[in-house]
Amino acid sequence: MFVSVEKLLDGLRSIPEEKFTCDNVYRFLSENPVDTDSISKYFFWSENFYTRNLIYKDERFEVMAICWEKGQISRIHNHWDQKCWMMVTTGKLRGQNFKVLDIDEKKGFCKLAETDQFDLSDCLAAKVELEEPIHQVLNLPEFDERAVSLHIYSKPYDKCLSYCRDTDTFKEVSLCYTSIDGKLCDGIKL
Ligand code: CSS
Ligand code: FE2
Repeated sequence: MFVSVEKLLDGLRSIPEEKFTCDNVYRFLSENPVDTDSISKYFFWSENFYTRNLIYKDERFEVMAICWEKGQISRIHNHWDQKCWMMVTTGKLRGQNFKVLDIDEKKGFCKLAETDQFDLSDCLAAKVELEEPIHQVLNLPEFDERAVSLHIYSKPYDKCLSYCRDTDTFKEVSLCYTSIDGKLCDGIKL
């Protein structure tokens, strides 16, 4: 029932451009839970930040393993209009979605409110809703274990908007990889 990440990549590459839709890739991911052993060589752990480990990238999509120590959380962010799917192969993660109550783009002002939340584990597939793209992912302290999630982004992107609820502001931030192809990137200190 579980497939290797190589098999998953073969399957993703064989989906034609016009079929690379939110629903189709979601269905494909649901039918192909990934075997953790096949991605463990991409795992890097840091006490300071969740790690972003690139497994595969082409013009159309990128696949990465994200490693979350206990209690680590993402920023509240969007995906810069890119489609996103994920599955949690180890541990458990909470997803929290947000809606925009008020925004002034010129001033970098944005007031958010929580909407739905969901928990992911056991290779259950999920997609970021394009209609409500602002979200946060949390490895809650009470889950009390490390987590690993596999993410597919289409197209690949290297920046996003990050939102701060204390100040009701948002700004563009750059994203970087911790490792590529199982090798730590230059300048990264875990
Ligand atoms: N999108 C975040 C992970 S939470 S979905 C990232 O790529 O760092
Ligand atoms: Fe995200």
